[in-house]
Amino acid sequence: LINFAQTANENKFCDSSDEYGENNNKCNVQSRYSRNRYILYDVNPVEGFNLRRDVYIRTAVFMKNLIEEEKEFKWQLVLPPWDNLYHWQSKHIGSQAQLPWGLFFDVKSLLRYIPVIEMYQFLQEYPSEDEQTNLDIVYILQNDEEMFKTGIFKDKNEIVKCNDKSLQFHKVESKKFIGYFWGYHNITSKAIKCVKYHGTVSYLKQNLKPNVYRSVMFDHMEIALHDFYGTREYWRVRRSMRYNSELYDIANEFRKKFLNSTNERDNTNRPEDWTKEENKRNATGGPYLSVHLRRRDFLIGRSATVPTIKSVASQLKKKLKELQLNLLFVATDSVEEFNELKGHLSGYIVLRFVPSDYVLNKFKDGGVAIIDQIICSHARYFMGTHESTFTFRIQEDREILGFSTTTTFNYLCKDTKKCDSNGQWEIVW
Ligand code: GFB
Repeated sequence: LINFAQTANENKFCDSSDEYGENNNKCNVQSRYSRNRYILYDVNPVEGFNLRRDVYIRTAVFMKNLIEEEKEFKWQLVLPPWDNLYHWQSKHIGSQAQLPWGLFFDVKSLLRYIPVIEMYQFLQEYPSEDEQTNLDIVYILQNDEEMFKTGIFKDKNEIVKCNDKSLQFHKVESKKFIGYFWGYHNITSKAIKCVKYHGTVSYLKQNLKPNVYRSVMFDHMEIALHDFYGTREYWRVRRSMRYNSELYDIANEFRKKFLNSTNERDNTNRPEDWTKEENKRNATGGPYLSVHLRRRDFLIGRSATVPTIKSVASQLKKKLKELQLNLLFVATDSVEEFNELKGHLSGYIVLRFVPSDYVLNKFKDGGVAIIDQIICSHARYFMGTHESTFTFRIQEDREILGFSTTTTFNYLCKDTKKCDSNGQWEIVW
């Protein structure tokens, strides 16, 4: 009966009043029938895949604490679909829009940390009207430019007037705003509020008002910082982010076929369930050196630390000799420079992963990038690109697999002094 009442009354949940939905405190009493509360978020469109994975970690820790503190409600995090990321430029492989998390990650593993649902599931279970899903509120987080000018940073969570004409949300009628919403035309919001925000993610709790709102979206979630970076909770979420098992299968087949590398031989076996993993540092890795060679926009944006291909070749040669290896695996975003590098490394076997049409069509650029990361993470020794979040995620995977840190936190560099300052983010169990 309660379930029935819940469905019948859900659409009447909350009322928002003025232009941006402020003074939004009038709630229908019948809302108490439903305990379901949904948190949604999106990230600045220009941000890449691997920073977005970090934003998920912040949000997941936030959710975990919320679930423990606010037991009255049933909280769920709606996984923001991966939508046409700037770096995903492969053509002729169909759409790279609105991709579900399950394509890249093992959602069962995510669920062992917090309750998550894919967007398509949310759209099915959240009450809609005329096939339109109207969220209760969107908070658009914005940096406080004044703090960046003065250099004085203080926690801030302040509702401000949305007077930025470039905002992608527009009112179409009372209690209905349209916006990009991950490319879904059937999602709107009853209210939009702009928030000048500076602080860690837990500070967002005060915006949730679960007695008022049932679905709350945060736009520009990357603005909210980690409560604590690199803690045990950080690593628990990170460990829950296992990849889609087919991506491991593809990477493992490549390792076995071309790199003489298997989990049994390399001491990189893991339990099926990440919560059963234990602290270890005995992984040896396959008999190859792996490198993440980040080029393209890094050649401009990070020119102070990105070396020439000739210098990369000489750094790698030196390391291969030292490790007495003749196999090199290269993950890179530049096929041209891979070929150039190969030209400098005669006498060595230099490989990269080239996806089949099936793999590229099914898993897209994001899946191919993960396969590259898996292969890099299983090497005897890894060298990354300074300040690339793509490299950071490989280093984390190696920490989880149990490699010694000396084989992981190494960088290609133009000027070694600058690259040494990157730090070692060791796993915490
Ligand atoms: O992941 P990401 O944010 O790392 O962006 P950075 C790089 C993207 O380029 C990846 C592709 O998500 C991939 O799509 N890519 C890079 C690669 N390296 C490889 C590789 O080795 N193999 C494959 N298959 N794909 C940030 C950017 O990049 O750097 C920001 O996200 C900005 O937009 C900043 O440009 C400077 O942290 O390396």
